[in-house]
Amino acid sequence: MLFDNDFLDQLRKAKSIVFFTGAGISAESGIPTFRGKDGIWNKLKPEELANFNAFLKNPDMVWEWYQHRKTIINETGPNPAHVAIAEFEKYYNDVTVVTQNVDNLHHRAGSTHVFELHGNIEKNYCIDCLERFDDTTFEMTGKTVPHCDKCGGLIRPDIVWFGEFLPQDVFAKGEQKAENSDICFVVGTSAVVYPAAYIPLGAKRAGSFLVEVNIEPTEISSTVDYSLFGKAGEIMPQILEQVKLFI
Ligand code: BJW
Ligand code: ZN
Repeated sequence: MLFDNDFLDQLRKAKSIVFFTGAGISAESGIPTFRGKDGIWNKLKPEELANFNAFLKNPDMVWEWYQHRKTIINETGPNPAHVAIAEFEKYYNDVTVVTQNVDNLHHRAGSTHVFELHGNIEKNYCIDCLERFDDTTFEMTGKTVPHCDKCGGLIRPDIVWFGEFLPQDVFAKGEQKAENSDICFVVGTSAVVYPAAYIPLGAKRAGSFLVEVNIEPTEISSTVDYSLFGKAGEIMPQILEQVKLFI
């Protein structure tokens, strides 16, 4: 793939890089995206699964759905896009991943500065006393939702559902890193879910060079400085190869 000289110049002189990622970066690991042709929301209604009232109405069904997704995630691993992003840390001192994904694959690839805006599927908490449980605390894999051993409350996945607030400190830190970045890559996201989608927009407003990597144009395509259309698992390693040539 040939890259624009302007982009290569930005990459060469950048000190601080942010990767803002979404479900598309994990598609090549076999984890379905939410929207689009093969997206989860094509078959299942978000309002029946990804909100608190749905959980209260049918906790076992929602719990089982998350256990199913967790099984898919556990059986796969990071793909070349996650790995390339983690490797950027070898070439730049200030690399941050701000992800909407809950699949933990950036951590598993070796990225060390990851802000998870929508939570993490491996973590859980009690809806009543807020006690936190990780997957190894006790049997979490069954089809029925477990109860808190402190207060008996229902345990839910530590994921931000529709209508819920994002973790404020995580959002604020991610936003700040993006606004102070020299380049902000927007990888594999439809950029339609807010407030997460404000992050790349804020980065652009603050002067960061915005680069989109996606298989197709999105809401943010008209705003970015440079679009690279193709699979993240193919494009991100090629960008890393360019970086290696600078050394
Ligand atoms: C590839 C590829 C390959 C594929 N390579 N690319 C302001 C304006 C409008 C609406 C709102 C607003 N503020 C709030 C809202 C409401 C709502 C919202 O944004 N709705 C919009 C959908 C209209 N937001 C909220 O409710 C948020 N909370 C909130 O605002 O709280 C404040 C509040 C409190 C009380 C009352 C009112 C407000 C919370 C949002 C939480 C989002 N949660 C989800 C589900 C989590 C559950 C779960 O995981 O099960 O998070 S939604 C879902 O979308 C998930 C994702 O993180 C998120 C983003 O999706 P993403 O990652 O972009 O995936 P896709 O599928 O959309 O796109 C994939 C992309 O990849 C595509 O572009 C493909 O082309 C591409 N692709 N293969 C490269 N190989
Ligand atoms: Zn409890």
